[in-house]
Amino acid sequence: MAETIFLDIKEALRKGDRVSVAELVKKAMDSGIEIRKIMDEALILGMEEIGSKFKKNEIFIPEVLISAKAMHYGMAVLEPHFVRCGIKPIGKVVIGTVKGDLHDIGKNIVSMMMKGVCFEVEDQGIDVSPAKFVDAVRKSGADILAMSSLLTTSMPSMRETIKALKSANLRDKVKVIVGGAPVTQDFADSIEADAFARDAASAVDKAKELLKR
Ligand code: B1M
Repeated sequence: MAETIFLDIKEALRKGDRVSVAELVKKAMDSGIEIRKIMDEALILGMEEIGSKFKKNEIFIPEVLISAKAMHYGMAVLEPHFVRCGIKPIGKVVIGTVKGDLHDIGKNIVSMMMKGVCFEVEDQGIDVSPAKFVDAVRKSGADILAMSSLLTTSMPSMRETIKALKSANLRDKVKVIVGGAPVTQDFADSIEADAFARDAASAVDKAKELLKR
């Protein structure tokens, strides 16, 4: 049952059929399939398959964009079911995709899962400059700054943001987590981030750990 719906979701994603993606995700939920499974094995895997086609030049930016939009529709169905919190958040997170980078699917998943464990999340969106991150951290008094990068060319902006936090005397007030496909632990260490997370679930674990330090 799950396998069939997951294949259908992936096919609808590939076609960029956002209405079907949303309907099928709802159908999967209604049939009792675990939300995390729908996310990991249908939506994320589906997007990865689109990524490999993109890499092999079998599909191009317009198709990828349409699929990305359909992915958002699927995630929007899941999101309310991730979040079941009381009034008091466990901590505050400022999140965004760094300057020069427009990829937001992974960042949105991290954001959704952070909300799911009751962090208050301020999402700064995409193409976020170091100055904008600093401003958001200052104004929100965030415990954690979470930066996402999907491009090797935008990774240096993470370093710039950490430098900007230092210049603004905020570096010791906020913990920094970095992630995204090209980001590594070595890179995180080299820019003096507090943590690196390979995927959204580890980002949540690292964020909880950092709160205790
Ligand atoms: Co682009 N793109 N893209 N793209 N795109 C990649 C990233 C690429 C790997 C494709 C490829 O060539 N194989 C490549 C980057 C190469 C590199 O630098 N290493 C690439 C390129 C080159 C580009 C352009 C330059 C293409 C061009 O114009 N010639 C251009 C750049 C635009 C820009 O940003 N300035 C571009 C544009 C686009 C679209 C706009 C068409 C679209 C983005 C739409 C959107 O996001 N709204 C797009 C997409 C969709 C992709 C691929 C196909 C899929 C990315 C994705 O959403 N994956 C991608 C190929 C691929 O990844 N295989 C590709 C699914 C998502 C769930 O995974 O984002 O990795 P991901 O998130 C994961 C983890 O990385 C992690 O958790 C998530 C899941 O658990 N994670 C974090 C992410 N952020 C985290 C933060 C954390 C912790 C974990 O802590 C804070």
